[in-house]
Amino acid sequence: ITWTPARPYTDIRYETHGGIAKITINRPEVRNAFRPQTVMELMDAFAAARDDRSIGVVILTGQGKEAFCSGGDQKVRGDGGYVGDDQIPRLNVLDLQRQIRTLPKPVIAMVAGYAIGGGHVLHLVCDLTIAAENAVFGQTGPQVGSFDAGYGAGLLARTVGQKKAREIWYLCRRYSAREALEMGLVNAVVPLDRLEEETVAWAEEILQKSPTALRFLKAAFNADTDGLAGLQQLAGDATLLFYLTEEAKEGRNAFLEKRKPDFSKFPRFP
Ligand code: 2NE
Repeated sequence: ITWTPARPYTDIRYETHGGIAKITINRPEVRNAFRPQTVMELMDAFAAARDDRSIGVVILTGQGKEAFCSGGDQKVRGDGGYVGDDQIPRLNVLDLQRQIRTLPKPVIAMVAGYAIGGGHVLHLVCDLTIAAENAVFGQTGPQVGSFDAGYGAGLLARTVGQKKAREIWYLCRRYSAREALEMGLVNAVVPLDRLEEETVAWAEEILQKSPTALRFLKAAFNADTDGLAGLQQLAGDATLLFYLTEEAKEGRNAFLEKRKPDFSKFPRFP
């Protein structure tokens, strides 16, 4: 698979292949832990993938076979969050989680090695996860003095069930790819040397499907778990579709032409 570098970054790579954008956390020396700069670059890359009409699926992964992501970089963890050059303590990965959720295109986590701590939550918020046989999953928060009580807890419980989610957080154990598959935490487990090939095959299958249908389904799955914010996403997609209709255009045109709108010709469906 030939990937074309599309944007320059320091902590990540952004590459494309056909309708697929691949975003790679590129800090293998710290098992792809993220610092504020990493997260800022990830948010910029996801925004680019969202805006690019030629992109239909995004793959999120980590450089190398040792780790997908090991969570927040503990070496730059200050007192109120993770600290970058600007000395501002941040937990900006939470913004990134929401961005992945609301991106109106499927996002696939491609996991080799560790998906741990905040890195585990990143794969969790992706639509699908394809794991290599060497993948290891788990949370470490209560061990390192941290926790993610947002998606990290609530969405995990929705995904694997309340008992299992509590076990994962309370005991901080590690789980193999097979165990993750059994608990519904990942979609498939494949040999490490076939990970990218298989993930791209899943992405290409998705690319054959209706983008609008996929967009609404993603919003619907989110609405089920995200309360009013989830409903807002679904509602925004409905507005997008409505704007494309002659009925909505009649309202806009009437305003611009300073006349009364005439909606009489539009059907009232049962
Ligand atoms: C990931 C894991 C299990 C890998 O173990 P192993 O044995 O394969 O590698 P090793 O030797 O532990 O790590 C290799 C290098 O990467 C650094 C290590 O310190 C080491 O570098 P040196 O010390 O040799 O220079 N490294 C690994 N993970 C790092 C990290 N997260 N931050 C900074 N450096 C890291 C093992 O390394 C591990 O358990 N890592 C820590 C996982 C963890 O606890 N992450 C933070 C959870 S909290 C969080 O992510 C979070 C949150 O809870 C809420 C909001 C935002 C973030």
